[in-house]
Amino acid sequence: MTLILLKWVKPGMTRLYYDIIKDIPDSMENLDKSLAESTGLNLFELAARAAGTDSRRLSGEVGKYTAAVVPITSGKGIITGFSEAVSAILCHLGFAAHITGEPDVAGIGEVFNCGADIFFAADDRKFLAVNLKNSIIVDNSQATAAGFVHALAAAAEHKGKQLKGQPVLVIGLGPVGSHAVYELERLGARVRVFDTDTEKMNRFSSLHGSVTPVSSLAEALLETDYVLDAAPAPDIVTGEQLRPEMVVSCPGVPHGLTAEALADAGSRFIHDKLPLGVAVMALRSISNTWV
Ligand code: 2YC
Repeated sequence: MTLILLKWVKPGMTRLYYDIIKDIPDSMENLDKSLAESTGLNLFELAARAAGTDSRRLSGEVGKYTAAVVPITSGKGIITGFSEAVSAILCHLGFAAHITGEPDVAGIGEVFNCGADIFFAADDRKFLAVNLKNSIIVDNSQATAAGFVHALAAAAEHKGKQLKGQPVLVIGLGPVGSHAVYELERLGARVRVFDTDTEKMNRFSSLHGSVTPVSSLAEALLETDYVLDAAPAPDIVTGEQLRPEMVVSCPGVPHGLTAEALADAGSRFIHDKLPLGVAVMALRSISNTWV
């Protein structure tokens, strides 16, 4: 009898690696500046907006919380620099954050023994923040989607416009892209979706009657000024396609701009590999108002 092991691979999850996250701890101030140029908000303020809470109230609260990051060795194992990046992001927000001495279950034991309020842990398929005090659990995909959707909305407002009633193109219907559709609909945007998997795109659109599937990405880029690039694909938006009035909010890793488009984009391009998603996870986990 031949035993055929079918490897169950979840599409759409981009696995980070050391080279693209190693600079995160030293780049938090620059990230605040670039986000403020693009959206008028720094990381804390933007994450608070995505968490549905007032940043002034929250900024007085975060110092009261201790957070722990638990390295997880399962699957493809620990990513060098990952826990360090998450901890640095949390410290930048004002949390007392540390990495547990042990990974996995022993690390979770440490979380309870040291009385931490929140812990963060990621295996190959899920990245969660767990608040032990209020039992709020926040998923990175949902938090990342909300963070980059609100970055797009804040960028529109920063230009004196608003996302409500505007067409917004979501590229990529993986975990982040599909949550982004939900967040955009909550903000009243007119959502267009594109995925290279036509079957998936049409199935998604039939389930979400309010979104419009587009057959050609090039055509959609000609007509839509607001883009949420949640595809793990490089070079899908050229310099020519990045029109002057466009704003691209990009949780996708790698991002989709060609080198030419990137050089031209300036503050109209919002992107990072981890911070905004982690910041929204953290602030949502302490925002009892968030449901
Ligand atoms: O170092 C560790 O604890 C590793 N187990 C972390 C694995 C993270 C795998 N996930 C990713 O690289 C990203 C996440 C940031 C969200 C989606 N993919």
